Amino acid sequence: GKEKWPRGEETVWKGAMRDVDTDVSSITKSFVNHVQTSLARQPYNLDNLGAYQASALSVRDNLLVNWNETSLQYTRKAPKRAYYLSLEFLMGRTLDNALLNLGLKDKYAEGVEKLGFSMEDILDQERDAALGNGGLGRLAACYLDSSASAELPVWGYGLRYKYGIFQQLISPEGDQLEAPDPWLDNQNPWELPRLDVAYEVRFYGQAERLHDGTPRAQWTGGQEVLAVAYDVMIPGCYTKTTNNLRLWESKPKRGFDLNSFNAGNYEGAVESSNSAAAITSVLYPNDHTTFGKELRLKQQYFWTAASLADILRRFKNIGKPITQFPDYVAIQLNDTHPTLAIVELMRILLDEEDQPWAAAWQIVTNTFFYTNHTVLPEALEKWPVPLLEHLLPRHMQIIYDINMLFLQSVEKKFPGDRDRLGRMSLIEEGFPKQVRMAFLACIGSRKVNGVAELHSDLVKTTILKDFVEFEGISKFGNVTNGITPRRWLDQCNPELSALISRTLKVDKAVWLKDLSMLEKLLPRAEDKKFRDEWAAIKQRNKERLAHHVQVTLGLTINTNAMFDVQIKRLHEYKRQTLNILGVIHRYLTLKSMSAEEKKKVNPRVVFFAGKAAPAYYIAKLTIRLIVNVAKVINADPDTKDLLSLYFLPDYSVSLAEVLIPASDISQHISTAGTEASGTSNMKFCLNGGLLLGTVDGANIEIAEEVGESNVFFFGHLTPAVEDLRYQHTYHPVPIEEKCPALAHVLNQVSAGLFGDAHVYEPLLNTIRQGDHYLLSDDFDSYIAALAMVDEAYLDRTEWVKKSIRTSAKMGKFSSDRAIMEYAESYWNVEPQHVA
Ligand code: NBX
Repeated sequence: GKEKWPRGEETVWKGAMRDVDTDVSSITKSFVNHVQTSLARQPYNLDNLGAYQASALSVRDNLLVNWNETSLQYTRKAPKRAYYLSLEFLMGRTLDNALLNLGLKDKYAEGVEKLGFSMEDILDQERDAALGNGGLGRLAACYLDSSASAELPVWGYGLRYKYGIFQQLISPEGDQLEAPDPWLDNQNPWELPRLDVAYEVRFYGQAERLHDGTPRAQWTGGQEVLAVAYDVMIPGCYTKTTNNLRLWESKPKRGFDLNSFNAGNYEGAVESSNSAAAITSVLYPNDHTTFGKELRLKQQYFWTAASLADILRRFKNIGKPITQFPDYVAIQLNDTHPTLAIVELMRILLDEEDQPWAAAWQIVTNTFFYTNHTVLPEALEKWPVPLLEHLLPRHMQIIYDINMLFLQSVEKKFPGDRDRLGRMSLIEEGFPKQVRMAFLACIGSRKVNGVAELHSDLVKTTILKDFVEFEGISKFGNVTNGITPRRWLDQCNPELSALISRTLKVDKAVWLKDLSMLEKLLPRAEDKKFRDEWAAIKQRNKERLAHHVQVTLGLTINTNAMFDVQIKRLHEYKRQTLNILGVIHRYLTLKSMSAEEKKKVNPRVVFFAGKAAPAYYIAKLTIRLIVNVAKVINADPDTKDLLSLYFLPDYSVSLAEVLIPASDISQHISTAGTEASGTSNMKFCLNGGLLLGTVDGANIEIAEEVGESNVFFFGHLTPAVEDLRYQHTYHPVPIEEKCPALAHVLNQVSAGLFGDAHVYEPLLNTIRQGDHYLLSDDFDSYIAALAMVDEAYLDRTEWVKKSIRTSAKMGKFSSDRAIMEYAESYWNVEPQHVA
């Protein structure tokens, strides 16, 4: 129906409203306007940073127009919405992505050029938003891009860390040093502080059951802090839909405690304000380990409580009864980090909404969805009961109640099976007792999924096996991860994107949103002209990377070599150690070759990048070994034209955008069954890089799509792993006997070929003793696979064909496909077109 204009004259309002820019002159006008007013600067001394800020503010104005219209539409139509709760959003830079999604990049480039700037230089001024560790955080960012692009009403909720993932420095000795990442120091034009959107969050205190015939309790006392919203605009690709990522910042409820202040306790007064601010001060830099730190638990509760309060308030504005909550709200839990949301919603429903237990549990278990990202036992979150009892006394009561009722129902289905009850209890016995968060997330959710076929099968047959038997298989599914082709092709590889558009004879607006169209490139693998263009673009991307390394690190890279890349967090299960030992093996082999033999060898440049958790000793030693091997190899005149090695410091989304398009081959070589999915594997293949990997995670599905003849697989398969580990423990065979080639490499390191003879022993010993990640079992087939890569690269025509075929078959791995699976098969959320 026709709405009444709130105040004043509608025509005056509407006539004065900003619209999205469409022409170069309105863009330059807006740019100059921001220079004059928002930045209060003179055109005469405007530098690139100032030009970036003016561009960003002007692009932000455009985004806000769309963002407002999208919000209005959602409020008016009140469709079911989904919320993606993630402690990490690894967004990277925003300006380029926003310009491309708005379809305004060319016009802005023209505009800033007229004002005397270059778009490339401006884009390069932006700092990454690095509020994440790795794949899990980057996946969340890709899913936001795809949600907005598919016009889905999906919001993200996270924390506004003052410091993102640490900056990595490498000392001359090869040690990783960590420096803080004060990413907000230069002002962040992409966020809107919402000082009016704030919630109080309680910690500690007392919980008392009411014993009035209801399950209610009262939670009082303790510490209260304030959660304040900061909104980040998420533009869809070629659509008005612009969604929201809401990040919470903690601050003290009152500036500081006046009573203590007046009593002369200045320090105590300031301390209470400091401890509130501390909650969102820093991203925890550990992946795949849990540390049981109280501040981390505080972060988790602070964030889930604020997000739920916000979601509930929005739901209440619709005016529906609380029992209909799951008809309007779906909440996706990105790993177990937000599991407390399940308990918090129970608390609100019981204690504040006065719902009976069964009704409350019904609402909760129809609202939440849980995605698991790992089956590594050491990575499964557990929280000590005493810590929970202290910090969140009411929540601990509710967890006990959930557990009691749950175990009663298990007992009913499997009478007398005490073992099973012990295995399935939310509380793990021990000193202290611990709450198993994955089990809580599982029983509190409507559905549970893994992130690739193999991984989802492992979830069902290992860590949640008992739960499959109890709850039925249909609750457990798979959504294979995906990546956004906007950032990971169009943005990072503009030349390839342009070639694809020319070849398909469609605007990129079409194929970027229907990535399976890439299949139409397949026949072009037989077209020499197309192959030459394809190969020339790869070559230019290699030169772009070399230029970047030259400028940032002062190193000169041989762009006639094959570029071999492994970039990811440092972890034993990802086996960067296997790669560096393989490099050493290649080096020793080259050293033993005659000049004649060397002529047949193709030069290779090996790149590593990735951060190690600051307390992960073995991972840091691996970095040190890589750096020191690089020193020796790169300086050896016998071999340096044929093999060189670089560890690029401070891996980031932006660095990935330069590395990935330049890769000929990339390595994804985890011990079978340990890498849940991997997502950079998809990015490399989309950009025409070939894959060298184990039969693990999404590598398997990539091979299914592109055909086994186009990937290089090696190593033992998942079913063999358990048995091999058993052999290592109970029937160990000396490495000299089992794998002489590997033994030789290890001995050379031990002998000090790369300096520091003793330093690497703890790292080498992980292989010599126990070898949990099976390097000695896979080394020979790894070396054989590397040789196959070399051989394949000699036939460059065939290689380029493989490259084209690989890229052409990557449609499945668009995050658009993945997000539609979540929307349709999990959340029941539908696109909302904003006209
Ligand atoms: O999630 C990663 C998996 O290792 C990848 O296989 C997968 O592709 C990706 C997306 O599904 N997991 C990951 O990145 N985990 C973390 O970063 C992490 C961070 C904090 C933490 C535990 C894990 N406490």
